[in-house]
This record gives sequence, C-alpha cells and structure tokens, in this order.
Amino acid sequence: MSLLRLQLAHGPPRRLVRRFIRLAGLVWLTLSAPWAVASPTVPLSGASVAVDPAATVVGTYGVESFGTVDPSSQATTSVGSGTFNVNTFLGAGRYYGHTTPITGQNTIATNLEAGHVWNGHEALTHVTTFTQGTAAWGGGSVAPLYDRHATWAGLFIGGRQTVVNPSIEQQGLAPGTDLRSAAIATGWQGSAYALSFGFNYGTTLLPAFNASFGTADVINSSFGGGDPAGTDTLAYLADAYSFNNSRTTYVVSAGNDGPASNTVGSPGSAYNTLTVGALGSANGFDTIAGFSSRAPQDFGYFTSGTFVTVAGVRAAVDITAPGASLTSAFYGGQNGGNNASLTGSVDLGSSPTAYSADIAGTSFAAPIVAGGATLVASAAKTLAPLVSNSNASQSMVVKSLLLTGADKTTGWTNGQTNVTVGGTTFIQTTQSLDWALGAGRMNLDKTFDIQVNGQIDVSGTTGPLGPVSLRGWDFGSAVLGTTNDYVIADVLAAGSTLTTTLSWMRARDFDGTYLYEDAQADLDLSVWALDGNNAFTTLIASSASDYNTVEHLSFTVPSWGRYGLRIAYGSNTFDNTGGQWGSASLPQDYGLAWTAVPEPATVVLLAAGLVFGLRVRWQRGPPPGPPPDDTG
Ligand SMILES: [Ca+2]
Ligand SMILES: [Ca+2]
Repeated sequence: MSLLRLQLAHGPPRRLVRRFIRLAGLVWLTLSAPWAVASPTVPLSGASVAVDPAATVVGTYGVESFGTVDPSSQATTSVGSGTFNVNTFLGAGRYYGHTTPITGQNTIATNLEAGHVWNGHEALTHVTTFTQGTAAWGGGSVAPLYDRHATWAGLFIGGRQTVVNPSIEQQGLAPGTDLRSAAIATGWQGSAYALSFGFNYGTTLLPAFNASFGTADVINSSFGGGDPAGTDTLAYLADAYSFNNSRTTYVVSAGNDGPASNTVGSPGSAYNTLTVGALGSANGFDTIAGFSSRAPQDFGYFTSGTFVTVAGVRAAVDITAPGASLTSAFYGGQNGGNNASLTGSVDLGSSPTAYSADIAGTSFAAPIVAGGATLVASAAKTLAPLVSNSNASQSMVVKSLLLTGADKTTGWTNGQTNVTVGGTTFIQTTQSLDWALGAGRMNLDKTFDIQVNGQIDVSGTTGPLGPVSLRGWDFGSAVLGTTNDYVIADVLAAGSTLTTTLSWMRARDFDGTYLYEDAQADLDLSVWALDGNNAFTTLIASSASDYNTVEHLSFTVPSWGRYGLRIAYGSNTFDNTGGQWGSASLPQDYGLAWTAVPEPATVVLLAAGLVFGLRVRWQRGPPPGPPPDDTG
C-alpha cells in the first residue's frame, strides 16, 4: 500500500502532492469538545483538539537545489570563483576566539527530520546518539535511515574538522556540541532521493520529540509545508513542546515556496519556533533568496470549537542565513531517501570524504542558525556569570539575542514609519519583522556582545527594572494591564543604532492525547526618552503588532539623551482560559535583548565632543540629568 493511499484511507481525498505540500493537516485532527480536561502542565482549560495517533502525514525537505558531488571541495561556501568560510562570515569566530573558546561544549543539538545523519562521514563520526520509533523506516534500526538530506543538515550544525586532514568545509557552526540525530520517516515517496516522506504522529514523531525536547538545547528541523496559519497538528506539537521545554530552542526552515507571500510552512508557521529564511549568494549573501518562503502570513487559532484565521497579518520568518552555494557532507548509500525500493535508486557510494557542492534551500539556512543558537546556548552554559543564571539558556532569550544581533541586509524593513499622534512624532511599526528577512542575517559577533558583554539578566520581574547597560538581555515576566520599564543608565549618542527585540511564546500544550490552545499574549515594545527623574516622558519608537510573538525595533537614535525600554502588556490576542492568562499567577514570560552601541562615526563625534567639553557621562551610574544637545 502506498503512503498516498494509506493517507487517503484516513480521511477524505484532498490535494496532497504539490511540490511542497507536506502535511495533510486538519484532516487528521479529531475535534473534541472544547474546554476539555485541564492540562497537567498548565492549570488551564483551553480549547483543545485531539491528536490522531494513527495519522500518517507527509513531510518534504526544504531543498531548493543541489549540485554535484565534489570530493575535492575545500570551501564551506563558495561565491562565484571565490570561497570563504561561512562560520567566520557569520561571526562565529567571536565565540571560538573567546578566552574560554565556545564551540558548542556543554550542549546537545539534535537534527530531527525524516532520516538520520550518516556518521560514517569524516566530519560526523561523533554522531553516536540516534532516536527513532520502532515504526520508522527499516523497523527503527539506524542504518536504513541514513539519509543524504539529514547528513547535509547535520554538518552545518556541528560537523567537526578531522585530525589528520582538517579543512573548513568539515566544520559546522558548533563543532563542540553533542550532535544527535532523530528520524521520523515511515517511508519515502517518489523516486530516488525523494523529497517527500511519510511520518506518523504517534509512532515516529512523538518518540523523536520526546527524546529531543527537554534534552537538547537546540533542535533543527528542515522540513515542513502547508498550513500558513500554524494550526495543523505539527504546528501545535511544535509550539506545545517548545512551550513546555523552554530551554530547548526549536529552529525550523521557512520553506522554499517564495517569493509569494503566506508561504512559510508548518512547523515554521508555528508561533514558538525560530523560523529561518535563506539568503541567496548574490552580493555576498546580502539579499533574500527568491525561493525563500515569506510573510505576510495568516494568523490562526482554535476557539469555541472552530479554527479562526486572520489573513496576511503576521511576520513568520525570524532570521536569515546563507542558503545557497553551500558545501556539505555527501551520503550516497542506498538508505533513507535513496533506498533501493525507490525508482532510480543507485548506490552513489558512501565515501567519508565526499562533499556536495552548490546546495541551496532553507533546509541549510536553518541548521546554520541552529548551530549559531547552539553557540549561544553553549556560552550560556559555560561562561561565568551566565552559567550560574538559569535564565541565560531560556529559548526566548536565545531568540531575542540572535534577532537583536542580526545585520540589516539589503531591502530590510519592518514597516517602521514616522507617525504623529497628539503632537508627538515617533517611529511606529505594527509589522514586527521584515516579511522575508525577519530581523536580518545572523551575526554571532554582535550577538556575543549582547549576550556576554552587557547586562546579564535583571532581577525583579515587574514594574521598574534596571538601570541597565547599553546592551544586554533579560528574561522577565509581564502581567496583563501593566508595564515593565527598563531605564538605560548611559547616555545614548545621536546617530547610534538602537536595536531591541522582545520574544515570547503562545501558550499551547499537549498532554499526550489532547492539544490545548490556551492563549496568546499581545505584548508591545517601545522606546522612550527619559527626563532627569527617569520618567518615560516622550515616546520615540513603538513596535505594536497585534498577531506576532516578536516585537522588534531598529532605528537611529535621534538625539543625545537618555532612553528607556518599555514592555506593555495591554491585552491578549486571544484567551481561551477564561481570563486567567496574564494574571499575576500566570504572567507571560519573555526574553528581551537590546543594543545601543554607537556607530563608528559616532564614536569619533563623541570623542570630539569630549574634547570640546560636552558633559557626557558615559560610564554607568546615576542619571546625569538632561543630556547635552548634540548641536554643540
Ligand atoms: Ca530577569
Ligand atoms: Ca504586540
């Protein structure tokens, strides 16, 4: 029986195989009474749907294209005739080069997809922990699940240079991590090197999720599709597992269905994932790849027994990384998506020194970001004083750090415009992030400074928080109807770029049978000018989107002065908990990161200003009073 027929046996016929349709979605959900039994982990009774454990669905990899096997390749990525190291390009050297080198130690990173990472490859021999359900392809043993795509993805997360013949194409972003592999495929569809596979929620997906969430610091999944509103079973499970395992960052590919909008696929369309788009190689990976899936994206939720969708209102891509002209480890054996039962399957060899060149897709941008997230987690679990602060490894903190550190590549906009309300002109966005680029291109050099060389968490949880440094992060909680204010202690120079990101999660839950749709808080983020008493007197910039779980601002500080950050929790986007969500006993957790370091040109101006006697207090300390005007 083919997978296709197996699926149709579980529900009415529906269009199944478009190029990147992967999930049958709601066909497989059995609706149960809303307001079902309370969840064991969140004391709420939200709307719920049941998972059909017998459902088999289809996933598809996020591969756009790939080139030939090139055993002599010596580049991690190549652009035109030149080559360079993508790890260095993205700033990972800052982690590697720290006094205590950060390479992924003290972390676990799991690649979770159809098949397994092949650990016969020279760069991946350290992958020794494999998870698969007994219903997985090959009866659950490891070797039949070895797969080209998983091997490609695995190297980007944590490939290691060999001792004897080291070269840069062997090394992933986080070579020091405990790289693991979890596989979910029950079979593959199509011809050899199939890009579609079947999996089963009960017998293959949940075993992989259960082994990975709460154990791994970072999980990468480079597959998905369909379900723009994030309301299929996979999106619910991705969100619920992320919500309940808040120190596991779930990195997923956006998909390759661009440049049309509303094309980010599940689980990338879920609300608690870190969703990655791909940059093309033009201009040194400065622009979005045409194939990269993007917003504006539908918003959806379940309430009162029905699914509600609001079309085209949210930003679903969080960040980008190179996703073209990449080189990775090649696996050509007749397992996984090249198993002998597939038409055209040929043994292309399993040389431990073979590499594929010119591979492209969000499938590869995602594990690159997963490797970056692993470095952030590694620093959080290695370096003092982060290691003694359990908030440092919260996934909402990791996400806010990566998004705040990202570079604004060509064409980036999140819709920030000047608006005037009541005589006050300020910058406003209601969009959250760039539709295609998210917060921009991952920059681990900047991320390191925000994570390690600034404010490390803030004590206290509500009301006035701070004073805080010019850059840093906090893990906090917000109560509905209140604001959390952060006073930046130092003067910000005119011309500085202030970038800040607020990240939180939708409350979704899963008790093994039922999925719960509890609530989504609507937090907003704003920047204010302060008076001499630290009062938030003048609104400067506001990120106030209605449907996202990220708010983000990045703008040039208009004038010398002192500023503060404000998190406002005015309402819930929806609340199925009967008014409990956001109360003092169920506050909304969040991660916040910010940086307001002067641009190089401003540093020169600052130095000149000091020479001419501007009374600028640059070191941290009590507020200096109204700042000098920069026209002097
Ligand atoms: Ca805190
Ligand atoms: Ca908001």
